[in-house]
Amino acid sequence: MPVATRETSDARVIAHLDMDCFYVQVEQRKQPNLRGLPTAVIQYNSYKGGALIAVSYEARKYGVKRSMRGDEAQEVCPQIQLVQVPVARGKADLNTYRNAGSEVVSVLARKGRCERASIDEVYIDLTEAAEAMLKEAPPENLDDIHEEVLKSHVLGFIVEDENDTKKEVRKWLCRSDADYHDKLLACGAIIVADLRMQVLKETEFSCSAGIAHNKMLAKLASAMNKPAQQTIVPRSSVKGLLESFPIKKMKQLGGKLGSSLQSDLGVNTVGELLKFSEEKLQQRYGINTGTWLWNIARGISGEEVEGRLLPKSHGSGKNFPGPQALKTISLVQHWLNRLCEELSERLQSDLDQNKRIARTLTLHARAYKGGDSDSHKNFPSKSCPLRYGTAKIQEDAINLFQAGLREYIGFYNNKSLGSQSNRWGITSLSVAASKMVTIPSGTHSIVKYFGGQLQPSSSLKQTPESVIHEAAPSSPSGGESCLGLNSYESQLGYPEEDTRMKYLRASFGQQVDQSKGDDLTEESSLLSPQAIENGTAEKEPQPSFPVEEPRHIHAVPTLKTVVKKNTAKEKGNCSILKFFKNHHDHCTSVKQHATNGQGSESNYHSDSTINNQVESLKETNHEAIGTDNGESSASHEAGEGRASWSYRMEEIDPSVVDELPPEIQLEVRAWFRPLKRPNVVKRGSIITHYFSTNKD
Ligand code: TTP
Repeated sequence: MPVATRETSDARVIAHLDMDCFYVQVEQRKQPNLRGLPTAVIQYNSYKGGALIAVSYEARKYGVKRSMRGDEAQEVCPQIQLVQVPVARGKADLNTYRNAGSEVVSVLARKGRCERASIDEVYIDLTEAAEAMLKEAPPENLDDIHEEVLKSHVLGFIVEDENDTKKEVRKWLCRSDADYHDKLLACGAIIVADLRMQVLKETEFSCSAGIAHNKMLAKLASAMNKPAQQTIVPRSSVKGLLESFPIKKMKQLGGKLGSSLQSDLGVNTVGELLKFSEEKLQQRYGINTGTWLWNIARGISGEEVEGRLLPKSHGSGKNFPGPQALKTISLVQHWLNRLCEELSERLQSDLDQNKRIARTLTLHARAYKGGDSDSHKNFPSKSCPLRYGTAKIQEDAINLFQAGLREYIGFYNNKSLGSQSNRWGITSLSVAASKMVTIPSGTHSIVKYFGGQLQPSSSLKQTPESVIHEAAPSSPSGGESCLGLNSYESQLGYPEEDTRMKYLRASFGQQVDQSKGDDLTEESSLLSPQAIENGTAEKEPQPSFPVEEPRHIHAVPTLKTVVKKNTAKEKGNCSILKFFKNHHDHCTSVKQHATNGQGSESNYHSDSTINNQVESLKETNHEAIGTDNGESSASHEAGEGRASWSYRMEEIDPSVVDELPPEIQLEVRAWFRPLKRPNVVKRGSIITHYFSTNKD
């Protein structure tokens, strides 16, 4: 449900920039010979010439539409150039388009706070830039205003002489008697035209823009005059704009709420909402949504430009229409594996490039059951904490799917899945990684580290009990989720540290609400942060699911904040945390020592019997880098108050490294790579802090 946000000021300058026929432009940049020709980008499947997903403006003139298939487009426009979307893993590979979108954002971000709203849309807050321009170089003082600015459309401004539109627009922009709001918008229009030209110059992509006092109006305006044009929304024009604007076309009103406004209140345009008092709307739709509706009827929206250049989430999905529907678990697994591979790759590159990790994995699907492929019922979306590593994501995704399927088909007998009497088909499948957080750099304490970042690298095994209902509607193939920008995932809306600590406690089986004194059980340690932050520690009732024993986080005992109680059995030698825990009495910081200096690089690689010593902090903090001669492991020295031990790298199951937080993984892996060591084991580095007692 939409929530009203108070406007901080009604004199903001917000622009919404939307690329023109984006995928086509990207393909035309790759193949410049296609420029100016009617062109369309088609999906990878070849049925009836493939589905059109982007259509150039030249092709639109011939009546080519996105809803058509390639064959149909060729009928209405025989000379149309059809370009197939790149394919990887049997599905569309949108990386080229995502990267092209990033190029655009990086140009825009130089001028103001940007929010990447989708693969080809950006909001930018130009308030400061416009205010500065108004002070220093107001439009009326400019000798020369670029042609691109003069081509602006000003909503509600009636041009008297159609032949001299540019001159008229110039007059509007330079009115000395204009009110402050319009003057700011005039400055905004000059800045936006300049940005659009800059984008064109640097990326070769054209875009259109809306310039208004808030995001909602800017977005409406950017679509009004395309391609390569811009539209200004002065305050005086808002009423006229919204009067006839179809309610269902308004952002957030395309679904049930919009339908209810139509059927229950008889409201078909935004303007018609003006008939209803705020109280009336609140009575009908609740306080928040009621106020939001009352506001949008008046063009009021306080939503801020979020200052986000990166996507909120990553998603990978695929449709399986008609006969392609997946009807067996093994087929689902096959495709989930591919989707998870792609997701994992993107998560890894996000981590490498942006130092961000995702905390939640969600599976969406669309399905039918009983053999009736027309009767689509909602397949429940499922989420769980995200563990890094392709194999883990794949494993968790299939578990999520199984949990969803059991719920969907309404019974829990594993053996009956897929039987004739309970036939089902999956027509769409997607996995998404959300709750992206930037990893702390440098010397963050372990408490902070675990507080915010535990999930992705934790050794939590995703069992059905860890599966959390996903409140968001299932839209595996829809809009932004396909584009890697899932709008359904809201941003974290809580004070970071609080939630980190809550999650930390929950993750280690501590109380979430200590005042109530009810310790969380081990199962509660598998809760998603979403459930914890909402206080809805919801668990799946799945009585007969063959429950695998969850692996448990073994807290580093030197941390004051960690495990209050851990009654569960330990499973195997699976966690590096456990490994270290076993030695905690003697070990409070991690160091690596050369036990002899004779090793060579090749020696280092060929014989991974590096002694890693864990020493007391009482000891010197010197660091030595070197190789090992294969000396036996687990020596324990007690001399001179020195407590240290060593172990062979070969004795550590390499898979446990995957269980560490990503940046610590890098560090641990670097132990195997002597040349990179100097960068990673230095005083104050993450790993040192990780095991240190005297950190706060
Ligand atoms: P849009 O911005 O909706 O459209 P567009 O950029 O192609 O054209 P316009 O000039 O009218 O804005 O979508 C951006 C890109 O997203 C589009 O080029 C292709 C892709 N896309 C899909 O793959 N499937 C879809 O259903 C839609 C709507 C877009």
